[in-house]
Amino acid sequence: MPTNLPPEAQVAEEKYTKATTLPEKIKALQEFISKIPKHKGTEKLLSVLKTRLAKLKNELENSKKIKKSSSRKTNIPKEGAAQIVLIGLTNTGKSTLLHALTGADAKIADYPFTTKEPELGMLNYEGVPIQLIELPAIFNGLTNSATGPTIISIIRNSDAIIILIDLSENPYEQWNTIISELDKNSIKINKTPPAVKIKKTGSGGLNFIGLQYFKGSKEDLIELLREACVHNATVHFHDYVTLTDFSEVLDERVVYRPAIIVASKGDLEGSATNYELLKKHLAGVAEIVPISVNKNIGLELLKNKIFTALNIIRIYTKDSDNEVASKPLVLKKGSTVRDVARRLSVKFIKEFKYAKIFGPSAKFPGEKVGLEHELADKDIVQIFT
Ligand SMILES: Nc1nc2c(ncn2[C@@H]2O[C@H](COP(=O)(O)OP(=O)(O)OP(=O)(O)O)[C@@H](O)[C@H]2O)c(=O)[nH]1
Ligand SMILES: [Mg+2]
Repeated sequence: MPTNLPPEAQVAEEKYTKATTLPEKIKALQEFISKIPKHKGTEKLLSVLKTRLAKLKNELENSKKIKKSSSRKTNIPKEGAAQIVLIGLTNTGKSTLLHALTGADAKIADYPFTTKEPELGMLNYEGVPIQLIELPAIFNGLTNSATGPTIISIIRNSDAIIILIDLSENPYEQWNTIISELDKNSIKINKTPPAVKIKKTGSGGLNFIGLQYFKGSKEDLIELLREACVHNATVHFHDYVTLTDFSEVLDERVVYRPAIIVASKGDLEGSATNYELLKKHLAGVAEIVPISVNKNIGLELLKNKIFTALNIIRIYTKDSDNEVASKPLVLKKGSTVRDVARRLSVKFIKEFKYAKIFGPSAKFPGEKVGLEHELADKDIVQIFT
């Protein structure tokens, strides 16, 4: 440990060393981490401590799970092509937006914390059903509140997050509160997962592939792995990865989710100023979709952004009578003709001759392609066997 830590960090460290129970240790370690100044010289120490913290939290979580293995179910069954949660502070217009997008009847009122349970709705985007869930409002300290674990668990389980910021209130406070609660729960938004895969092996020690992409020393890397009790593994770097990124990968609690930032109530006084402030604050971090449900502004654009964030494509099949299906197959971006064939029946793969493509991925209507042809949104595919 570096000796140049400030006195309050040294006190915190001692407290951490003396802690005995798991919750005590976690609290003390969090305190210790918060007291360490953040700069190049402490980067490595911080990442080692954060990994240790993640491990302790994991242990605590597991012990809780064992204690109440029959605890209440917190996740909401997924329906449609994806599940998206709508979060924000109270009165930001979540129920209003849910109603506008899906027709769901959530209670709308100008007093705080109107929505007490998750409210469900289904958005139909050009034939693709997308499940939207309004969650009870986020507030400072949500994580440690009675309802926190349920709300957080639903957010973690979702496919994407819509964050509502009310433009008639201070946008920084809202943003900071939400991000802090997400951070506490290792939910990272709009971040590409670090380009490294760790494959644990039974024996053989540690093997590194693409180590030139790691922006740190091999010793630090090995230390982090040892801290996380990874002794036998193949670690494959595909692109540049920092030490902090790497400690994030070792933290099994971390989840990465796409997020859409929606600025609501654009019709109210002061909203233009707050919008500019928010835009400046989030420059380079996230794009913002400004809306006003009252004036019906921005909702079509928002639906479009929701669809784009999900990274899915719609494929319409054409049968042997040249009938185009009215409902699309929903597939991941990057899917090929093989994925379509697999969805339809194994017979289409076994007896596949070629497919004809009509739509954006075809060079010309009716282009003949093979199983590996990559499809685009709104393609029409006809398979010949
Ligand atoms: N002017 C204006 N008011 C809006 C808009 N959207 C929502 N509101 C008002 O804001 C208030 C709160 O709306 P809700 O939709 O209940 O907000 P919420 O985020 O669901 O609130 P909680 O469930 O209590 O957390 C209501 O009085 C709405 O009429 C809008 O676009 N413009
Ligand atoms: Mg509500």
